[in-house]
Amino acid sequence: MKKILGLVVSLMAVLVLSACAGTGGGKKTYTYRDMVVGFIQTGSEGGWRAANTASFKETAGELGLKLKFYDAQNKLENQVAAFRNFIADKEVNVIVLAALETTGWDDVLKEAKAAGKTVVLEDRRIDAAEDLYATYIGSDFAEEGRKGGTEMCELLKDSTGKNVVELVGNVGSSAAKDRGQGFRETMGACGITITQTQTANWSATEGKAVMEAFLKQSTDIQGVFAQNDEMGLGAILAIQEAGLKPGVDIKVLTFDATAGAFKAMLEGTLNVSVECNPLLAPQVYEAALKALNGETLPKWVPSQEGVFRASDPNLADVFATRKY
Ligand code: GYE
Repeated sequence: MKKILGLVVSLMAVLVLSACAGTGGGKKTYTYRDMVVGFIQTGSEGGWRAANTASFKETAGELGLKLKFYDAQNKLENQVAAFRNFIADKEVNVIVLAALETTGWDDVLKEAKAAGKTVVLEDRRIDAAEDLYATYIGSDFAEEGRKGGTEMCELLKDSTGKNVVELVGNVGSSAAKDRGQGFRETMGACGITITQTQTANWSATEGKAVMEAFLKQSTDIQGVFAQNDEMGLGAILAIQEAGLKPGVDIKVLTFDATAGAFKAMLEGTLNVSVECNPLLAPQVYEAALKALNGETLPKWVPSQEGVFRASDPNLADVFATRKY
């Protein structure tokens, strides 16, 4: 009886020890295969967004993690509802958010924290306490805006007129706010004035309509500051239909540097596109895995980005290497 008892006790000891060994003293080490990501996208408003979505879907497949993808159709209330659904979803251990607007996130972030979910922000920053999310991976939109102001000054250096009209992204988003603020920080260097400004919600159709309205208001316009490629491409059509030459009579500056922008620069209707990198998934998933394994991360990992100009002699070669 004593022998059997001894045997059972040592057997149990072996079992417990091996269980502990697997988990490094009780703490689980996560791998990508343990990650179930609830991804809340803004919508599908253009080339940049399509590349961003594809980056997350493709990389999830490559890494073997489970992705639950939600398209909020550009409605903030849809994003908040989806966030709560992912908090309630026992399977989900990571929530990734591309926020439509900078405000309105404190409550759901506190609920996610209480539920032990790891939250990573991608693409767009928000105004919330930093301890409510693991990290933000996205562009320095204010710096992009500053670059844009400097580029427009260069484009208008031989022009007596410095009147610029602004096509704004969706109101309330960090991309729209910060690009607008950054551009205004550097436009003063050459005396640029923003004479008309209006949102066109990142869309080519609205960009065209708003530019038509701007031209009806006044043709004393020397530059277009379009906060993304789509709105700029729409403005180019409106300028052409008004019998003017885009890129010549009116200089055009955009942001993203998607394929559509490269084609327009090679045609000479677009002058400059400030790059904004949509291929963020590998960095985001890596950060989420580190956070799941208890690593403390820097609160912001800014993307590395450039500027592309129609005047760049090797533009066609560069275009051939682009992924989006
Ligand atoms: O510039 C625009 C998209 O958040 C950086 O959103 C992104 C912006 C991008 O709709 O094309």
